[in-house]
Amino acid sequence: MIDGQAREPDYKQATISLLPPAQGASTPEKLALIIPTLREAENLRGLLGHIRSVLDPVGFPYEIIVVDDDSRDGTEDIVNSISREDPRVRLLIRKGQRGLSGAVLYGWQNTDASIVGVMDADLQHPPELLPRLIAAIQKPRDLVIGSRYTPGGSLADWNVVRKLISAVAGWVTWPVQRSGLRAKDPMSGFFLVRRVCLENIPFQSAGFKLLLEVLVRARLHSVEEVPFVFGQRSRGASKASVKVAVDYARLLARLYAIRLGFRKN
Ligand SMILES: Nc1nc2c(ncn2[C@@H]2O[C@H](COP(=O)(O)OP(=O)(O)OP(=O)(O)O)[C@@H](O)[C@H]2O)c(=O)[nH]1
Ligand SMILES: [Mg+2]
Repeated sequence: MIDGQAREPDYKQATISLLPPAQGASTPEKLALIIPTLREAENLRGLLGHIRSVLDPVGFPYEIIVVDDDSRDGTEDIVNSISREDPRVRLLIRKGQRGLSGAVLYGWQNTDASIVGVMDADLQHPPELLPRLIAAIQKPRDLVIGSRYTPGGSLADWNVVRKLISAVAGWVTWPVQRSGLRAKDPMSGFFLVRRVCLENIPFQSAGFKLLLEVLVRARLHSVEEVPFVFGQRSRGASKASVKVAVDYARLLARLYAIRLGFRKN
C-alpha cells in the first residue's frame, strides 16, 4: 500500500490486454498520446501547451490523454481547464492504483486510436521530437522509439553511475530481444506503436519498462529509433525507486522464460 490507499499491481497476476475494436467498429487513423502522471502538476500546464503547439501544425489527428493516479495536486483542474477549450485533451484518473506501465495500458484501453504512444510529463522527453516520430511511423513502421542510444541521442548531463546502470540494463535485454527487431534503447519511455500489433497480448501492468515487453511480445514487423537528448527532469520529484529496479528484474526474468519456452505469458 502507498499513501495508505493506492495499490501497486500484484506482479504475478496483473496483466492488461487491449481488445480489438468491436465488429464493424473502426480504428480511426489517429494518435493517442498517453502522459502518465503522479504529482506532476507543476510540469503539466507548460507541457500540454507545448505538445499542442508542436502537434497542431503537423495536421495528423491526435488526442492527449493524461492518466493520473489520483495525485490531488491540482492536476485535475489544470487538465480540465484545457479540456474545456480543447476536447482532444482528456483526463483519466485511476483511484487506488499505482504503476507507470498500468497507467499507460489503461490509457491505451480507453482510446480507439490506431496509433498509441507515451511520453513522460517532466519534460525529459522533448515534444519537438513528436513530428519526427509521427513521420517515422507513417513510413510505415510498427514501432517508433525516441532513443537515447542511437547515433545523435544521449543522456546529456546524467552522472556516470546512472549512465552505467542505464547502459547495463539495456545490454542485458539483447538476448531476449528478437533478431531484426532489436532496439538500442529498449528502456525508453517515449514511443509510438500501432495498436493492431498489441491487441490480445496480456502485458504486465507492474513496472516502468513497458517498451521492453512491447519489443519482445508485440506482433511487430518493423522498428525505428529516432535520436533525442534525455535531460534532467524539469520540476518535481523522481518516481524511480528500488521497486522500479525490482520490477524490471522480474520483467526480464519473465521475458527470458517466455523466450526460452518455459512459460507462455
Ligand atoms: N500514473 C502514473 N504515472 C507514474 C507513476 N510512476 C511514474 N509515473 C509517471 O511516469 C513518468 C516517468 O516517471 P519519472 O519519475 O520521470 O521516472 P524517470 O524519468 O525514470 O526518473 P527521473 O529521471 O528522475 O525523472 C512521469 O511522467 C511520472 O509522473 C505511477 O505510478 N502512476
Ligand atoms: Mg523523468
